[in-house]
This record gives sequence, C-alpha cells and structure tokens, in this order.
Amino acid sequence: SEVKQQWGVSEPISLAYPTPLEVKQTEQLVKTLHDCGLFESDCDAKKRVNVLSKLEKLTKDFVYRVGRKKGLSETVARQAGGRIYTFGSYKLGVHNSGADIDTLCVFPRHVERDDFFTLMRDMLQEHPEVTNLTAVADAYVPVMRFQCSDIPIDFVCARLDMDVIRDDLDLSDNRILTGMDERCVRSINGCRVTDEILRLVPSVDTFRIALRTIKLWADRRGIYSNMMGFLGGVAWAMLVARICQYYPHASASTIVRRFFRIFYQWQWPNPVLLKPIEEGPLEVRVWNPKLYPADKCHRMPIITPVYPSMCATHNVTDSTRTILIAEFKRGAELVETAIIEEHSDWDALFDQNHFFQDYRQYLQIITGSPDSESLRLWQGWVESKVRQLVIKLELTDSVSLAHPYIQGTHKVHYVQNDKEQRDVQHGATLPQRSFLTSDAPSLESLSKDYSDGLTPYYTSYFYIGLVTRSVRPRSPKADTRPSSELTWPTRDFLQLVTSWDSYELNMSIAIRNLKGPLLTVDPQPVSPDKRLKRSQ
Ligand code: 3AT
Ligand code: MN
Ligand code: MN
Repeated sequence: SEVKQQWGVSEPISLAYPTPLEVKQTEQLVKTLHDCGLFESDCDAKKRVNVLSKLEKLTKDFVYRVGRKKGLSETVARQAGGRIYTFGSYKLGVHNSGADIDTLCVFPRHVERDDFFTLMRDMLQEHPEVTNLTAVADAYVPVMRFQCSDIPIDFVCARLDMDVIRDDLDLSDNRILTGMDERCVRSINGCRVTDEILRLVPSVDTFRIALRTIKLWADRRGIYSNMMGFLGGVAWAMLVARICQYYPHASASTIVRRFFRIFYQWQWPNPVLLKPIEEGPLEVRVWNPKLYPADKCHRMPIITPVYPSMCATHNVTDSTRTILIAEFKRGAELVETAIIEEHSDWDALFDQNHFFQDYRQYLQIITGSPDSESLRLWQGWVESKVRQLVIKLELTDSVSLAHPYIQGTHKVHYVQNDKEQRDVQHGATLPQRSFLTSDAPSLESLSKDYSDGLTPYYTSYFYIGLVTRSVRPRSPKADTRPSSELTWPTRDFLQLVTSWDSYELNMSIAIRNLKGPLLTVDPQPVSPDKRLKRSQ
C-alpha cells in the first residue's frame, strides 16, 4: 500500500494514474513538440556538456590564481576549489536548441566579485573559443555574457563566506547565505530556485514535457515576457510545478489540461506556492502581503520556493492579468474540447496570436538614433519602462485595457536629409530605404543611386494595443476624443524615460496614436495631427 505523500502546500486533487487515452495524448504532444524543432540534437547536447566542463576547469584555475596573488600557498590555493552550477531552462531540462546556459560561478571568500570581472574576464577573453563577451558588473544581477563554442552563456557569480568550495557543496542549505552580499544572494538564488522546483515535483519527466508545452504555448501567444508584465521562465515553471503537485501520477497531457482550467479559475490574488514560505538568517525581505503593502498589490503572485521567497510576477498589471486569464480560458477550451477528442491534434493550441489585428487603436513608441550602439542601449531602457506606460494608461477613464506587445521592431532607414530623419524619428518609413535591421542591404549597395549620399538612422518600435471606452464629457466643451485622455500618461512616460542617466542628445523618442488594425508590423505613417507628443 502506498504512503500518501503530500506535494506542496495542500493534498493532491487526484492520485489517478493515466488512462491509455491520456498516455496516447501525451505521445502526440511529445511528437508535436519534436515537430516544432524544440529539441536539440545529441551532438549539440554533448557540445554543451563540453563547454561546461571547460568553464568548470577555468573556474578552478581562476580561484587558484587569485589565491596565489593574495599570498596563499600553492597547496592552499589549489584546495580552495571553486565550482559552477547551472540554472534556468538548461538546468530544468526544457531548453530549446539555441538557448543560453545560465551558469553560476561559486568561489571562496578570498576571491572578490571584482576579481571575477577582471581576472576571470581576461581569462575568458584569452580563451580561443570565447566570443562576444560583454560584462555588466553593476547590474541588479551582475553578469558576463558571451558565447563559448557558439553556445550563449550567462555567467553570474557568488562569493561564499567559506575558505574552500568543495565539489559536493549543497546550495540548498540556507546557512550558506550568511555573510553574503545581496547581489550574490540574488545570483545564487537563481540556482536554488531551479533546484528546488525540480525537488518539489513528483515526476521530473512529466514536469518537463508539460513545461515545454506551456512555454511553447506562452511564446506563440505573446505572453512569455516578465519585462512586459506577463510571465517569465521561472514563473511558468512554478505554475506547471504546482499542477504536477496536484496530480502526482498524471501524464503530461493531463497536467496541461488541468493547468489551463485551474489557473483560469484561480482566485487571484491568492498566491501560488510550491511549499510554505520559510524564514531565514538574513536581513532581507521575504514576500509577505500582510506586512508589506507593495506585496499586497501583486495581482497574480507566484512565489519562489526558497528563502528569501520573492514574487516572480511583480510586473503583472491589471491589463496583463486580464490577457493572461483570457489565454488560460482559450487554452482550457481548446484542450478540453478539440484536443481531448481522440483524433484531434495539439497544433491549434500553439497558434500565433494576432496582436496587430486584435485592436482598433495602438500606441507606437518610436525610439531612434543615428548610432546603432546608442540605440541598443536606449531602446533597451525604454523597453524596460513600457509597462510603466501601461500602468499609467490603465489609470485613465478612457482606457479599459492596454496590451503591450512583447517584442520590439528594429529598423534601419537610409536617410538623405534632416527632414527624412525627422520623419523616421516620428515613425515614418521611407519607400525602398527602410528595412528591418535583420535583413537590410548594406549602405554601400544603396548609396550609388543617391548623389547626396545616405546615412543610416536606426529605430526600434514598441506597441501597445488599446481597448477604449467612451467617457462622458465633464463639461459640454470638454474634449472627449480618447487621444486627449492619453496625453498625460504619454507625457509622464516621456519624462520618465528621458530622465535616464545615460540619455544623450542623439537619442530620439516619439509616440504615435494609430487607429485601426495594423495588418502588418510595418504600418504606414499617419498624419502629424495624430501624434501625441515628441521630444528629442
Ligand atoms: P531560455 O531558455 O534561456 O529562454 P530561461 O528560463 O533559462 O529561458 P533566462 O535565461 O532569461 O530564461 O533566465 C534564467 C534565469 O536567470 C531566471 C532568473 O533566475 C535569472 N534572470 C533572468 N533575467 C533576470 C533579470 N533581469 N534579473 C535577475 N535575474 C534574472
Ligand atoms: Mn536561459
Ligand atoms: Mn539567461
């Protein structure tokens, strides 16, 4: 007889084992995932293992060299160890071909983060297989990004308050957090969360198939983005893990079916927890809506399962929650009707959403610069603030839903003069001289036809789809056109983004109000009176 194990914070909903039909549906699901080209080849998988073993060796060598530099003896410096751990999708076993490997470098007390960003950086630079290295030492989570044998690596680091980092060091012990700096705690928690999620699911294999399904679905539906106020990889993983806990013996097809129904009907903002929230040894905040008003504001709280527990869905707004719940509903209906019938397939679940046809009104945020590197920084900053505009729009009477599109559109325009440059700064495209950056011809190949010469101007667009309602005029003379209601949110937003520390004069931004469905991602310019505001 079976010992009834409880997974998570409540009893399972059902202990049923899969029926033959459910097993078959899971096989069809796995086949569909394979057909989508999600899985990497064995050869690529071996390459990843190889790259990781090189990084492990490099780490030990790095710790040794810092030790010697700081006066440790040969033996002590060697014994100090050092290790790498993976996290993110690779560790969860749900990475697509081409995904990065999120890797944590753990070193002992005598090594500083500075050493990581100087000596380790040099060692990587000198490594023949390492390319495209960029380092962001002062980020919220400091990281070095590079490719090793063409595999993208996100390399973060943690310094533990220990003399020696042994190969069997267990990161799950909360005591290792004592004496660590906040950035290191954040870095190491990426690993601790991933490990704990895997420990908290009854069957890792089932979890992986279900999570791959949900990730593909979320990506196709345009709701896979923590930055834009939807959900990121960790949050999706925790949602799937919770369903696995409710149905410990179910097959992946059943997990997917229950996933949609349960989260469609979930009583948000009740939190999704994989285990009870723990206290711990640090002076840091643990998610607690009773104590912290900010935590009480979380609309769809999904809480990480290790100390210090945090909400992985801090960015969700009223609009993005509405969109997510509508997508859960769509998923539930599709899976429960079409797919569960014996002969139907899973493809419909993975249909792309049609953002550019779904709304009658859009805001287009146009960032630009004549310098592609400037634009990269500038549009990244603006992109990270788009959800602030969404929140401001939600506060107006006339907007009932503001839907941020999760991807920017990146273009290069070969302009002839200042007027053309101003036009593209405001969202115009030039016939035959505006291109998606990814498939633009070279400047030289076009220039010969233009005697005055051409210069490139780069733009990135971000879009917000709007659902508006008519607002009763406050006085007979009041302007009730929705666009007037949009003026203050967009003005505030422009003020927010242009107050950036690194804002420079060669960076432009404008916002346009576009009416009517945008049938392509490349809308024609609208007349200037529809522009809300620009600043340069
Ligand atoms: P991919 O397969 O890589 O697309 P993933 O889940 O591995 O999916 P990421 O590589 O973007 O996604 O992120 C892996 C982890 O890195 C998740 C989180 O613990 C951490 N992380 C990612 N982005 C940030 C961020 N901006 N700030 C802090 N931590 C982050
Ligand atoms: Mn990753
Ligand atoms: Mn990553």
